[in-house]
Amino acid sequence: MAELTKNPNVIKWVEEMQALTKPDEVVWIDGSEEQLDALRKTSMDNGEIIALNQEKLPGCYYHQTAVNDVARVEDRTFICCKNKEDAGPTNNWCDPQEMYDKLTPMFDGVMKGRTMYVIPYSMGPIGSDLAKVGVELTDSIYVVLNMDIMTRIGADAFKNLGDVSNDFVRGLHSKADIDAEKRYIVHFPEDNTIWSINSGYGGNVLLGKKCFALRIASFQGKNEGWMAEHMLILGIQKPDGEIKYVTAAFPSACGKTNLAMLIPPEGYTSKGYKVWTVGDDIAWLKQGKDGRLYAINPENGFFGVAPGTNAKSNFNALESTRKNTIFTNVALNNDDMTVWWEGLDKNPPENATEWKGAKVNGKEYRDAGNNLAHPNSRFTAPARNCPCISTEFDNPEGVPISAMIFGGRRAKTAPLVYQAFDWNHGVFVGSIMASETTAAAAGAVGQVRRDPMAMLPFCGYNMGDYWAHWIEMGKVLGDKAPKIFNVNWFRTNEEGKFIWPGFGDNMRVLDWIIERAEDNADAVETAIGFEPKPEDINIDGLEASGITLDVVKDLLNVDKNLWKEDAANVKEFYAKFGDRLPQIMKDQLAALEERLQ
Ligand code: GTP
Ligand code: SPV
Ligand code: MN
Repeated sequence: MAELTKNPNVIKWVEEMQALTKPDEVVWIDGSEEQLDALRKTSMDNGEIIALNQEKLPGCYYHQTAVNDVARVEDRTFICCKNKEDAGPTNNWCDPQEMYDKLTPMFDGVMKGRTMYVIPYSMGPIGSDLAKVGVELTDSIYVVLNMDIMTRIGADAFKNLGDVSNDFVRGLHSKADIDAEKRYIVHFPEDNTIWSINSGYGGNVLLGKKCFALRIASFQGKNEGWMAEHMLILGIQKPDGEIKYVTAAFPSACGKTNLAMLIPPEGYTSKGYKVWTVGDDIAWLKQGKDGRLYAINPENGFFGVAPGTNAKSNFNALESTRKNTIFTNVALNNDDMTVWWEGLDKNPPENATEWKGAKVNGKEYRDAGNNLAHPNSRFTAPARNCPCISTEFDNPEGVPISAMIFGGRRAKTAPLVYQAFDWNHGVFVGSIMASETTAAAAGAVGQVRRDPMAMLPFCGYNMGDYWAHWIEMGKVLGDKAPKIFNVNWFRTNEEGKFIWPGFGDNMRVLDWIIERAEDNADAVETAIGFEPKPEDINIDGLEASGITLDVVKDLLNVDKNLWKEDAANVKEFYAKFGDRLPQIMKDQLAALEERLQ
C-alpha cells in the first residue's frame, strides 16, 4: 500500500523498522472510516474486540488485555540518554546503545505472520504551532483504533511535518508475546524515539500519550522553551460570560478527568457558572504573543478511568462514552451487550463476564468480594462526545492560563487549598507534591510517595533540571505568569472516610482560586502559603454532606508537626538530586522550615 508522505526521513525509517520486524504486510493508516471499519471487522473476526449493543452504544467496542498487562509498568520504563545524570535519580536509565542492542534481537522478526500498521498522528490541532507529529508502527489493531480516538491520525498529520523535516517522533510497538518478563517501555529522547514491546495496555502502547506527549515532549519543551505537563485544562465561565482557564496536575487516578468535566452545584449553575473541558490529562504550554502562558491539549480523546464514573460523579464523562468508545477491562453484560463497572450503579449484571474473562453472576461475584471491572479499567472516548467540550478545543493558539493547580491524594497534611506566595514558591509547592499510589500503575496501591508536579513517572529528563526549567519559565513570563495553587480533595476522618464531598463541589474551591488569581478574594498567610478565610469557601447547600464552617476550618488546618515531618522527607528526596537541584529550591525548603518553627 502506498506511503502517505514523500518525506524521505519517514520512509527510510519505516523501511528500516520493516526490515527489522519483518511483517508479512505493511499498511499505512490514512484515517478514513472505510479503512478503520475494515480493521474493526478484522479485529472482531480474530476476537480482539467485541461489538457492543449497537443500538444502546453505537460504534462501541469491548476489549480485554492480558491479565498480566493492565497498567503502566514504571519499573520497566526507561529513559535512555547518553549521560546517566541527564535522566536523573527518578528515572530508570540505560545507555542508549546498550538498550538498542538488547531490544533489537527482541524486535528482530517479531512481526512475522503479522501486519505492521503505520500510524501518522498529530499531537495537537493540525496547523497549530504547538502541535507535533509522531508516527507509530504497531502490530496491534487495538492500538490503531485507540490512536484514532486519542490523536488526530491519518494523512493530514503529515501536513505539519512537510516533505523534508526530520522532526517527528518515531514510535515502534509490538505486542510480541505480551511477556511481562520481557516488557520494555523505552524512550530515547535524544533520538526522538520510543520502543515498546510485550504490552498491549494503553499507557504502554498508545505511544502518543505518556511516552511522547509527556516523556519525550518534556525533554523537547526544556530545549525549546515550552512545557509538557500532566495537567487537565478547563475553562470556568462566570455569570458575566467571561471564561477563565486553569490547568491542574494530579497524579494518575487522582481526579483530573473528574475535575475537567465538573458540573457545578446548583447554587452556581443557577447564577450562570459553567465549566468547559479543554483537556483531561495532558497540557502543552507555551508563552503567547501577549506574554501570557497558553495551553493546548495535545490529545483528541479521553483515556479515562471507568470505575467510579457514574451519572452523579461525572455525568459528562459517562455521556462521552455513549458512542464510538472502546471499553477496556470493564465487565460485560451478556444479556444486552452493554458494559458495567464498580460505581456505575447498584445493579451489577446477572449474566456478566468479569474483566479477566470468566462468566459469572455479577451480584454473587461482587458479594464474594471480587471486582467485576479491573480498578484501572478504562474507556477511550472521542473528546468531541463530551457535552461540555470547550469551543476552544481545536484552537491552534490554545487558551490563556490564569491559574495552575497541583494536588494529590493525602489523607492528612495537605489542606483543602492554598496558594503559593509567588512563582518560585509555586514551583517548590509542585516539587513537594506527594500522593498515594493508585491502580494506574502496576505495584502497591495506597502508599504515599513524592510525585513532583504529578510528573514522577513522566518526566523525560533529570527532575532537577525540570525544576530549573520551571523557574526559567517564570522568569520569562514575569508578572504575566499564572498564579499557582495546591488542592487536596482526599483528607480523611478517623474512620478513613473522605471529609470533603469532592466532584462537583470542587467548584467551590475553584471559585476561590479564580477570584484569588485576579486579586478579588482575601487570603490569610500561613506557614505554607496563602489560604482562604474559611468563610470565603462557599458551603451553601452542603449541610447534607456534613460540611460546616468548623469542618472547613479543619480542612484548612496546617498541622505544623505533620509539615515538619513532610519537610524532613522532602529534604531526603531533594538530596537525591545533588547539584542538579536548583539553589532556589533549597532556599524555598529552608524558608518553609523556618516558617514552621
Ligand atoms: P488518569 O487518567 O490516570 O490520569 O486519572 P485522573 O487523574 O484523570 O483521575 P480520574 O478523574 O479518573 O479519577 C480517578 C478516581 O478518583 C475516580 O474513580 C474517583 O473515584 C476519584 N475522584 C476523582 N475526583 C474525586 C473527588 O473530588 N473526591 C474524591 N473523593 N474522589 C475523587
Ligand atoms: C495515567 O496513568 O496517568 C493515565 C493512563 O492517564 S495511561 O495512559 O495508562 O498512562
Ligand atoms: Mn494520566
